[in-house]
Amino acid sequence: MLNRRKFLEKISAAGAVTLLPGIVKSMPVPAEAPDHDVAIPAVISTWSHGIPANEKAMEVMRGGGSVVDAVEQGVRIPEGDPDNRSVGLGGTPDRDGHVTLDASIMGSDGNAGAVCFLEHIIHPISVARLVMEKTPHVLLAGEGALQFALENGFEEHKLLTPETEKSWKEWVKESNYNPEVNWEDKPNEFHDTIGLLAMDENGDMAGACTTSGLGYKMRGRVGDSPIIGAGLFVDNEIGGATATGMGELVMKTLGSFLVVELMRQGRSPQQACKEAVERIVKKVPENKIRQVGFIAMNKKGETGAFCLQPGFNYALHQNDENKMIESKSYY
Ligand code: SD4
Repeated sequence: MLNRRKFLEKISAAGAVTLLPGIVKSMPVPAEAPDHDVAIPAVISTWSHGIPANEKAMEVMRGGGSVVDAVEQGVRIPEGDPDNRSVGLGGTPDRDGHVTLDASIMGSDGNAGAVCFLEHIIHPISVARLVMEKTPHVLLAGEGALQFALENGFEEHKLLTPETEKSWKEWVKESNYNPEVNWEDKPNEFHDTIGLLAMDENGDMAGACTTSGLGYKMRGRVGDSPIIGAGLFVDNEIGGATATGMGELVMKTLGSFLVVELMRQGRSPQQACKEAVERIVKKVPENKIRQVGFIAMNKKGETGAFCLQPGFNYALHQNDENKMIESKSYY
């Protein structure tokens, strides 16, 4: 593991070689000092399913896998867990009872891939990675994404488990088929996307984001998670960010891109996440009863998070410790 001093020396050296002759340009300076001793490799991810996902991602990097392998393998853990109601197998269905999945992935080379409104495939993140690596496109949707997955050897599965089917049938009775009932007084329920960012020993970053989306959404609804810049953004020169919560608010403000751009302007990850949440408060009137959380990591391995409502937490694996941290909130 690189310690903070060695790593900072390394990135300042990298910064120096990017200077154009005659142009004085400094590395972005964080607005706040990190509240922990930063070190790489590091992995950060949303919610408590982030703990086993971080563990896997770290194991992959320590075993010599690439940072893209790490983020993909990390988020496959909650995708494959039938007891996780918000990602992959066992994900909460739409209001018609169909499980439809969204996922995106971004590498340190700036390449990106995503799938949305994908059905019957347990690991949409791996399909997103193939879109990134094997096609000239960024996003495949619905039937086309499924066709692409099947052509590449993925198998169809029933994603609705007996438990999620039972809950959905209860919901249909009580909700009168209205997805808005989810949002009123339960901002932290019905969505629990995993967004995960990793940095390897060389300081290279990648990110992944995968979800069954908002529980009991309208059929055909796609959230922020597969939209590059909304649910996920990584710029290997600056850092990365990913989002969870009500995707509509994140999409209207292009939240993850905004966080990375704020870090580019010198904000710390924490300050950048806070300002992106404040942007939502300012620009999207329906923010008060909904939840959004951002996590971010910059090129120095510093991390931060911020959310709208209390109740969002995230997992950070750094300095040989993998722990949950409660995010600060706007309200
Ligand atoms: C979405 N942001 O579909 C995603 C899923 C979610 O916590 O709710 N995440 O809006």
